[in-house]
Amino acid sequence: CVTSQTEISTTVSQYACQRRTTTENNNKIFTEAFEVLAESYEFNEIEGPCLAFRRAGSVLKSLTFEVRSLGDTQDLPCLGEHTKELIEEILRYGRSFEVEKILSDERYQTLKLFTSVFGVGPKTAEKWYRRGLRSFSDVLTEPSIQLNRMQQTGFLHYEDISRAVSKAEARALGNIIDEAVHAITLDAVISLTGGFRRGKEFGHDVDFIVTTPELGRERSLLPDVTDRLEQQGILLYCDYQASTFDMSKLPCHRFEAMDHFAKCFLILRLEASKVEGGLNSTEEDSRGWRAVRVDLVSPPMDRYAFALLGWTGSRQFERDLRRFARLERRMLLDNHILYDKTKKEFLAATTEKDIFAHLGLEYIEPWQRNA
Ligand code: 8DG
Ligand code: MN
Ligand code: MN
Repeated sequence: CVTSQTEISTTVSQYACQRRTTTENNNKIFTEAFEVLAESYEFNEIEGPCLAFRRAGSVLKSLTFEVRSLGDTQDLPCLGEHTKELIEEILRYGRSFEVEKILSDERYQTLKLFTSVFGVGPKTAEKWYRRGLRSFSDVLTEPSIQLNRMQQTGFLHYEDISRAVSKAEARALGNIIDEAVHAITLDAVISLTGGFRRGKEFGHDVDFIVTTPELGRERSLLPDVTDRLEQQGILLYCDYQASTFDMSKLPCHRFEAMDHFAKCFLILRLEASKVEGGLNSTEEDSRGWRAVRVDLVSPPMDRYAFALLGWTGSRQFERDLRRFARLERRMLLDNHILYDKTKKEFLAATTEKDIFAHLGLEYIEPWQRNA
């Protein structure tokens, strides 16, 4: 029998950029299980299945209904054998034994713990694990380990940085950055991006685009901003990467995870008094401040729309935008440009809507990009 749910699911696209995904996830029980598997594959550098589980999770996140039987998933894209087995297991037992086995695995637990430190990626975590280290105190008391400045800061502010950033905290940081950029140049432009632009209640950091309409001026903006934050005594850590952006070297045909704009990865000291309703802390915190991760990126104004689209995420949404552009339109999309390989020309855009229109995609609002 054809249910209304099946009718809805026949219209689900394999591309996240053709789905509307809000922060409301009706299938958490499945998507959280998929994420554990994806992570476990990631730790073992098995890329295919890792991506497959992320894609499957993303499809389930977009559903406006809760999956209650395997039949509910029959017309959905991106669900393979393994994912269906997992769904079936969870439907039957309310949990997955495969997932539980991973969660109790020592290697998984240790890599998960180590990569939760700011500045520690899967490679470093793996190295430490192979040396027999299993806990933070193992790492911190091992004489042969030299932590870099990022990792030292990561351990120093571990508790604060691990605690989620609230919307109120993101707003307070927005005020601080807004004040700083406008003190430097009156025509500064600042936009909230990343997860908070997608309407998330909590984030692991706060992401902003800051720039100025004066082309070229953006190159010195971030150093000026961080100098000012330093003078204010709220700059706890700053990893500044100068712009390597060069329009004449584009389009770039090989895949690059990072863009070439000037950016900085910061840790700021946020005073409780600046946050409406106070800091997001569980127990009474006598310090009256917390450390927070903030990312700033500064593209030239004529690249603004591409940077905004790229930094708004989610990562899965971005991946599928690029994949859609390449496979369905013979176009190259990244944080800098949209290039039509057939016409051999760059497509101009001043807004995100322009980019969706060039791609022949219906516009998806930021809060619908939580793929
Ligand atoms: P969260 O912080 O709330 O946990 O989620 P998020 O805001 O979606 O994640 P994010 O890690 O802050 O990344 C936001 C977007 O920025 C994401 O779509 C990827 C994008 N991004 C780039 N380039 C770079 C880069 O060089 N570093 C980082 N960290 N993110 C980048 O496009
Ligand atoms: Mn973020
Ligand atoms: Mn970020």
